[in-house]
Amino acid sequence: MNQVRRDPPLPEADPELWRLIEGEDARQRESLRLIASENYVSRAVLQACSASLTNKYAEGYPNRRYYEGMDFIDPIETLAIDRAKALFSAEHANVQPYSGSPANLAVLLALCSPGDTTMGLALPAGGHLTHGWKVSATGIYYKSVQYGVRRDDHRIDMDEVRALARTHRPKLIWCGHSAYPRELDFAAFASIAAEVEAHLVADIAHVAGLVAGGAHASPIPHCAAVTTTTHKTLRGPRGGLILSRAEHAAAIDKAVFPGLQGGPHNHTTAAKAVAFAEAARPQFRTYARAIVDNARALAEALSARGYVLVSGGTDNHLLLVDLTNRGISGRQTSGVLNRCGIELNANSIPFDQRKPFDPSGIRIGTAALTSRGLDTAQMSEVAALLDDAIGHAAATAGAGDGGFCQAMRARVREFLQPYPAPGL
Ligand code: DSN
Repeated sequence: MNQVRRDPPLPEADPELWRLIEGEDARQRESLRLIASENYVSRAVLQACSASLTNKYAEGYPNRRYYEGMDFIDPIETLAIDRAKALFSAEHANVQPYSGSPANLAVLLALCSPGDTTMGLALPAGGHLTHGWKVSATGIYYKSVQYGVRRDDHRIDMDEVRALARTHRPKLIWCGHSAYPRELDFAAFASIAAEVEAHLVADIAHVAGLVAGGAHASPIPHCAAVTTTTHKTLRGPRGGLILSRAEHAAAIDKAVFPGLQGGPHNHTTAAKAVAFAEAARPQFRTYARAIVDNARALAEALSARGYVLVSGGTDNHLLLVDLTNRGISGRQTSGVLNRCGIELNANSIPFDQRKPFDPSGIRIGTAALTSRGLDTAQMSEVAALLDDAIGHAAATAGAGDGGFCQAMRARVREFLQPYPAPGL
């Protein structure tokens, strides 16, 4: 009894915090979650995240550690490494990166020297900060050349990539994105990288689950290294992963530790191992395919309602909607939708005339709703919910009437009721 009193469970130990966590659980259960970088993890992944492994330091790598007590930590990390390698058919895996940004920095540290030239997709065209955008360390400590998308079809212009590569002779070329709705041509990137003797690195943070599930081409055969987060379409814990060719293994491991990080987060490593095993199951292939099918079905349903989609549609899990013809900004829309129980983010569109904090578009992803079991038959209702809420946002100039939003929340809750949120 004394022990229980000294070490009570969270609801008792910190009721104020517990109420907030319960609130977030309910919010995730009751919201239509369309943020393209988010998902629901399984109960098994959540359980691993809260394991006692968080108590342990483990600088180094399995069988080469700086601390004692690795009886279970070493096999756990080895399991995660082996599962990651098998899942993606990679020669080497480092499962220690805290997230995607540190993973990208570690690859730069391993394969480049400060001041070297890199190339990446520009942030306003759908790229990621860490692919050399000027405010990121990757754009401050490395000379960054950015490529874009074509004005007419919003696709990456491989002729531009080749011309820039020939002019600037980068040491490393990134291919990958945060907001690009089309499949990447890894082979075309690889041929450009080979021509200028650059390392090709794919950042598949958004599409890792699609790659693992066979719904998107794999960059592994084409790249020196591949980075990813583990928490988006892959449905793992918040974390990072680097896959690479064997020839870069030592440099990448050294860049992660001791180059950038200290002790790995062992509880997260364990949760990654669980997620990699889940992603290796046949059901995950069905899941990955369903994410893409849902995105296509939603794109068609929104197009039929007059919405303008960047690039005209999608090949992956995300859509970018240009709201210019609706007379409302992305930020005004996302704010009203949030009050209606529909969660997505405002997003710049290519050649946006508005500022990044209040851009012209919204980004919509289908990974989380697919995890709840929604399929293409439900996408017309998702489009209807979006259309009604966006129409209301436009009619109220982003103010959003409280009564309307409350009624929408009830409608969203009722719509989601047959599809339980995994893990919660
Ligand atoms: N913040 C992530 C996203 O939403 O795409 C990328 O790091």
